[in-house]
Amino acid sequence: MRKGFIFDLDGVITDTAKYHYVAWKQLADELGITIDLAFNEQLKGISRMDSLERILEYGKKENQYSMEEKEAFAEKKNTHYVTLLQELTPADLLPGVEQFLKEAAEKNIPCGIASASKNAPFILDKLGIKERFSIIVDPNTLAKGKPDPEIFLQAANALSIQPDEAVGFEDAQAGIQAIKSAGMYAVGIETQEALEGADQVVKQLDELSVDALLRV
Ligand code: B16
Ligand code: MG
Repeated sequence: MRKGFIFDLDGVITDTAKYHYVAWKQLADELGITIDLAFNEQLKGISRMDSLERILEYGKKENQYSMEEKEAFAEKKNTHYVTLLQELTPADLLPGVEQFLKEAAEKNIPCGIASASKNAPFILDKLGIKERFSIIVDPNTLAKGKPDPEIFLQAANALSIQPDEAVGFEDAQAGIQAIKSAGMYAVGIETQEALEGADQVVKQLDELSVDALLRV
C-alpha cells in the first residue's frame, strides 16, 4: 500500500522548460554559443550551475571563466527566468494535475515536491497549488543532484513515510533513476525521449487513477 506521492516539478506539474530555454538561449548568445531546442532537452532536471557548465562545454568555453564569472552568469539567467515566470497562472498546469492533487487531498494522501529548482515555491504559488504540498525539498540542502536518490529520500522522510510507501513522478531519465534508487515506485511522464526503468509511463497525469496508484 502506497501512502504518499512525490512529484518533480518541471515537466510533471508544469512546463517551465520553455522559459528556461528562452533565458539560457539569451545568455548563451551573449557568450557566443548557439543552443537549440534539441540541446535544451539535456538541461531538463539538471541544476542551474550544471546547466551552465553543459552550455559552456557545448560551446567549448568550459575553461574560459572563473567561478565568480560563472556565478554571475547563472544569476543573470535566473533574473531573466524569474521575470518570465511572472506570466505563469493556474492555466499553465499540465493536464490532469489539478484533478489528481484534488483527489489525493480528498483521500488525505500527503504530496511533496522533489524538484531541482530553487524557484519551486514561487512557481507553485503562481500556479495556485502550493498549499496542496505538505513539503517542498529545498535543493540548497542537497549534497547530490538527481540521479542520486537523496532528494526523493529527503521528501519521503519529510512526509513521514517509508521509501517503499511512496510513488515518485518524473519526466527526466535522471529523475527516474533517482526514484528507483530510492526504492520507490516510478511513474514516468514521457514527452519526447523514451524513459527507461520507470514502472509505468504515461503522457500526462489524467491517464492515472489515485486509487490504482495507492495499490501498486
Ligand atoms: P532553477 P525539475 C529543473 O526542474 C529543470 O528541469 C532544470 O532545467 C533547471 O535547471 C533546474 O530545475 C533548476 O532550476 O534554476 O529554477 O533552480 O525538473 O527538477 O523540477
Ligand atoms: Mg523535470
